[in-house]
Amino acid sequence: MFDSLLSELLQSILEKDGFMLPINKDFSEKVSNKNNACIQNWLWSVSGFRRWRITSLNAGESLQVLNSVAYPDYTNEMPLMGVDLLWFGKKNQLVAVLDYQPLLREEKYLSKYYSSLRELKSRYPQFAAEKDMHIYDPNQYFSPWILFCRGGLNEAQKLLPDVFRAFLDSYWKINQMQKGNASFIDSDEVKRLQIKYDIYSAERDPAHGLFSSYFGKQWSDRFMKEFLFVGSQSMN
Ligand code: BLA
Repeated sequence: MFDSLLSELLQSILEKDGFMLPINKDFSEKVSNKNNACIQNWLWSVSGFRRWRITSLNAGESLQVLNSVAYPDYTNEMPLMGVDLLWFGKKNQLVAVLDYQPLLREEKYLSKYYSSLRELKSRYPQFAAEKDMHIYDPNQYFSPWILFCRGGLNEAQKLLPDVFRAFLDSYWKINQMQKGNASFIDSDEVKRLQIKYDIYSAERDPAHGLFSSYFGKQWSDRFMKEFLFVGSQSMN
């Protein structure tokens, strides 16, 4: 379901002269013996970012996922880019979450980085399901303009591609604008907040059970710590 969005994401990283970094073979591609599922992971080096990870999970009709997080350099206070797209084919259900995940929710930070997301959200009222958030805390590491859709085929095929493109384009623009601009948060604090993000996300991520059922608990524990949320291992 998300192949064209994945290609678009990869293409846009390549246009910014990003290049792929090697990762543990056990993470780059893993096939589930029992459930006919395959997970693929990529790590990119992109100027301005210390880590950009992408995950694609294909469990056929049961579930397809595209997940990505961009972590800016510690000298760059801008929000992280978070995307979590899920398609449950048997039920024709889409869960799509796209956000510029803020390090702070203070007014001055939000007014500096969120005009484009706010505008995008106002154009897509179908992406306003945030009241349905039960696992995560909407006030931590999500913005007031999070794009969140619980929908069906129409939303997945007709709306999501446009939303995704605009969301990505604006994120690159924010990154461009940020260069050479004064910041509110110094790099030690950016580091601390990004690590906190990984610790928080590792605790809450609803995917762990799902990974365990496909690939076993041992692999899933390692995958969470060593690939998805590397900072959660930090002692800070
Ligand atoms: C929800 N994400 C979910 C759910 C699953 C995943 C199974 C629950 C589905 C539901 O609520 O119906 C799955 N998450 C995954 C998978 C990966 C993953 C397979 O990370 C693989 C790497 N989640 C993120 C990021 C964001 C995010 C970066 O990983 C930010 C945009 C958001 N996912 C997010 C939110 C929900 C969700 C807000 C709804 C959960 C809730 O109700 O609080």
